[in-house]
Order: sequence, then structure tokens, then C-alpha cells
Amino acid sequence: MKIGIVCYPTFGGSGVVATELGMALAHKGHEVHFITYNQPVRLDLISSGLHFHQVQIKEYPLFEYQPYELALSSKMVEVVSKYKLEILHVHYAIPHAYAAYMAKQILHEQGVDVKVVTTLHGTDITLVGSHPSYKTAVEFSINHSDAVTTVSESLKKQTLDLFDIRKEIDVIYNFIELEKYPEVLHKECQRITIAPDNEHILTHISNFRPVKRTQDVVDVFYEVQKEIPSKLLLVGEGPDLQAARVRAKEHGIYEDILFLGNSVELEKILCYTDVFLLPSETESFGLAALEAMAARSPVISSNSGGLPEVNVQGVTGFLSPVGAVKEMAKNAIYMLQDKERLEEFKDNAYTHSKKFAIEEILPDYEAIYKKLDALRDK
Ligand code: GMT
Repeated sequence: MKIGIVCYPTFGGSGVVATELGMALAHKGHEVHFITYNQPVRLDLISSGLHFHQVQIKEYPLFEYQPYELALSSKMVEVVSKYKLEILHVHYAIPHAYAAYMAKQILHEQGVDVKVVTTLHGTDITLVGSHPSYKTAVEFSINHSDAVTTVSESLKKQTLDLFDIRKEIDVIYNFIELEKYPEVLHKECQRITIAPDNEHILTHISNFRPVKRTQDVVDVFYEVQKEIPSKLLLVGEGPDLQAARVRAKEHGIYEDILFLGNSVELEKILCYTDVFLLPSETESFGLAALEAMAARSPVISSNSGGLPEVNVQGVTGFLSPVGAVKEMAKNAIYMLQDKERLEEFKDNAYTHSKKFAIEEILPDYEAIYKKLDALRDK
């Protein structure tokens, strides 16, 4: 099929999911066109069947805010017409679902029928989408999509609670490409470059926005450090990174934290990890937790949003109420202080991650595309 994918090209989870999805679809023989303002960070354009179309903005001094949605809609119309796309799959409702609705109407006037799939990822519903400034337009564009998916049961429920939705919502979980985490990587993992053998390694990966509660990450590590010699890897960049540095200095543990910045080689970093920390305020799914589990790392997380659908209490790690730093630290220590127990949690985490293998999830998206294509005016 011919599919357009619209997403944020940055390090956010929705962009990562969209990019991995597009690459996997192209690998299966579909023709995939990415439409966004920059080349997505994980997009490898070398593969055949993949195309990238950049949305360009005409800056004008009159505008305090440049009208990106207009440029995006225009680009969608251009690409759908030129390459005869059948499906536009937009990731993150704001402003993508709204821009897709406009593009669809313009194309309709030109006698072209394109079907729009909207995947809701999290804060496009919870923190941002339901804000009074956006709610009306977000609700409208969800209701006018041809198909709507959420990345967890929890996000589906929140969507139905926060908006007046008159569409079916399919839940399609985030997925993982397990081949990227081969056994060999573990054998070759030069752990000694990060920590001596008597120390453990904890990791947190995020875009350091307030919703990730990165101060809690540092606080949990501080408590763990009191009992278990260890290092903390902090991967990613964002508004709360500086506060995390300050907190680490206050606790006197700055030297035990490695700040690694953004990375596209997460599997290589995760191979060092004994325990992954994700104490988020809310998390519609928690892709980072799944990536850690695929690399055999158990997860200490909060129990908010969709995290209980990914992290299984007492099996793949532990879940605690948001902000329960002491409890999170206690659970991390429980896993780390016994070698055999830690190995068991690592095995469980890896085994559970297979449930989300891309081979299991991709057909669900393809089924939606096929169903919609059958309804298209051709
Ligand atoms: O909602 C966000 O924070 C943005 C979004 C992104 O683009 O980074 O992240 C969300 O989408 C991911 C992929 O579906 C999920 O795994 C994350 O849990 C989710 N983040 C939140 O809900 C905070």
C-alpha cells in the first residue's frame, strides 16, 4: 500500500514509534512517505520504499506564531496527489490530526479520497489535548478521523473520559524490534567502561520534561546508593536536566552519574543496565520501559497510566505510586542485592518484552489500513 506518515521528528516516543513503524512497513514492501519538518532522528532513508518530504515554513515578520498546520496540510495534499497515497497515518493529535482533516477536505474537492488514521500517544490527550485552548479542535479531529488508535487501554479510557468521542478506538500497543537487542550485544557489552564489577548500573532515558519526574530518578538513586554501590546513566536532554544535575550535587552523588545526552544507540547503552527507572507522573505506555525490558533490564516505575500494561508487578520489576521514592528505592535494592534474583527479573523482563515484538503488532496497523482502503472511492 501507499502510506503517508506524519509525526514529530524528534526524540519523543511518538516520533520513534512512527519512524520504526514506517521503516517496518517499507521493509514489508509498502511504499512509505514521511511528511514532517525534519528528517526523523531514527529514520534510515537508505532502505528502499522510504521517502521523506520536508514541510517548509514561510517565515513572515507579521506572525508571532508561524502557521505550521497550513504548511503541513498543503504538503500532505501535494504528496498524496503526487504519489497517490491511500492512507495518511498521523501520530500525535496536535496539530497533525487537525491538519490531516484539512488536507482530506481539500483532496475531496479534487476528487481524491484518502483515509486518515490518527494514533493518540499520550500528552496529546492528557496534558495538552484536553486543555481548553485545544480541546474543541482535538475532539473534532479525532471524531473526523477514519480510524483512531491509542497505545494502551489506559489511554483509550482517558480519551473517552476527557472527550466526547463518537468513534471506535482500537488499542495497538507500542512495539519493539527485538533483533536490535541480540544476545551477542550482551556478550560484547563492555560494562567495565561504565562501572567496576562490584557496582551496579541504573539507567533513566527520557526527554527530561516535568512529566518524567527526573528529580525522583536522582532521589531513588541516592537511596539505592546508600546500600548498593552503583552508577546512574541519565540519557536524554530537556528542560529538567539542569535541575537533575543540581539535585545530584546536593546529594553529593554527582560523580556517580553519567550524563550521556541524546542517543540513537539506546540498545548499546541499555546493555549495561541492571535496573531501569521510570517514575513518571503519567505515561500512556512507557516505550522506554519496553526498550529496557528488551535489553533484559527490569523496571522500577510509577503505576500511572499505561505502565501496568507493560511492567508486571513482582515479575518484570515493580510499580509504586507516583512520588513514592523510598518504596521505589527499596524495590530496586531488593532486586539488586541478590545476584540470582536479579537474573530472574532480567529473564522475566526479556521474556515479557516479546509480547510486544513488532511482528505481533504490525499486522494490527496493516489490518486497519486494508479495512479503510476497501472503503475508499477509487
Ligand atoms: O505524550 C508524550 O509525552 C509525547 C509522546 C512522545 O512523543 O514522546 O510520548 C508518549 O508516547 C509514547 C509512544 O507512544 C509512549 O510510550 C509514552 O508513554 C507517551 N508519553 C507519555 O504519556 C508521557
